[in-house]
Amino acid sequence: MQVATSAGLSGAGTTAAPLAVAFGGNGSASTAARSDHTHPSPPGDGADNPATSCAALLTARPGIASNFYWLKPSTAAVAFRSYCDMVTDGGGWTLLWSNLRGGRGKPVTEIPWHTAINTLPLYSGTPIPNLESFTVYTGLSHWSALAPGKLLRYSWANDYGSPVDQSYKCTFALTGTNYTLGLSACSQLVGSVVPGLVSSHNGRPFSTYDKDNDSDPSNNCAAWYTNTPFWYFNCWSGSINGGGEGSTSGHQNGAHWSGSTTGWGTDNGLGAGNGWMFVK
Ligand SMILES: [Ca+2]
Repeated sequence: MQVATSAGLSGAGTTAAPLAVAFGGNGSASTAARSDHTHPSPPGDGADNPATSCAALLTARPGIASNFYWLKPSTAAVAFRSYCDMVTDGGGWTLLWSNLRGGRGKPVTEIPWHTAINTLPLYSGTPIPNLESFTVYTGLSHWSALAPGKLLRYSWANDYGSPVDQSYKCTFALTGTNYTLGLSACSQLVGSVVPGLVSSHNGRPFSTYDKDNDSDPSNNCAAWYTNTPFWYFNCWSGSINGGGEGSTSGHQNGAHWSGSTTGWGTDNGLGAGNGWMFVK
């Protein structure tokens, strides 16, 4: 049986019909016929036909709705699901990192360097098309491949149920072995407050609790904020992690837009709110 199957598969011009015959008689003929890839999922709808990015997916399927889709950039060995914002600022945005006001169990908490760089999307909460229902973190080694337009957007709301108060996009690059953040050609999409990501963290290398690249010679910033990674200096203004998991630093747990105040989010871009980082 194995010899016959091998011969059938290797023959030039083999079609689904003889393949089904080769597997016939053991009850698996219909299964073989269905797995011959003549009817793949629409791009992005299944692991068998992933898109390389949300931007590429929108090009392939214009007008497609915002949702979770299957992606597989060149940097990933397997396909995974990410949320695609197909509406804001022309659509095609892949959500890579988010944090929510007062949330617990963030996917970035306690992750070491090798995870922070290499992981496929890690989720906490319920990954449904409601950006207030989950948080996500995607390893930095995948960001550039998911951003054919080399664009990064950070959007922020001061509380659940509130519209986005501030949003900013820039051309970005992550360079060198420390994934140093480079932002240029920025523009404000919503609000009027420049994010600390640009004013304070541009040009900073990435740090994790086990790889201290921050500019504070006497402290490990990542360790101070419950082992959360970021492009720390000494230590942050507008970190998406805020005070980390337990707020023991005095800063609340949530995404900060600008500054490092200890309060909850307000509509002037201060305090701990909800934040989302996308690339396109
Ligand atoms: Ca340090």
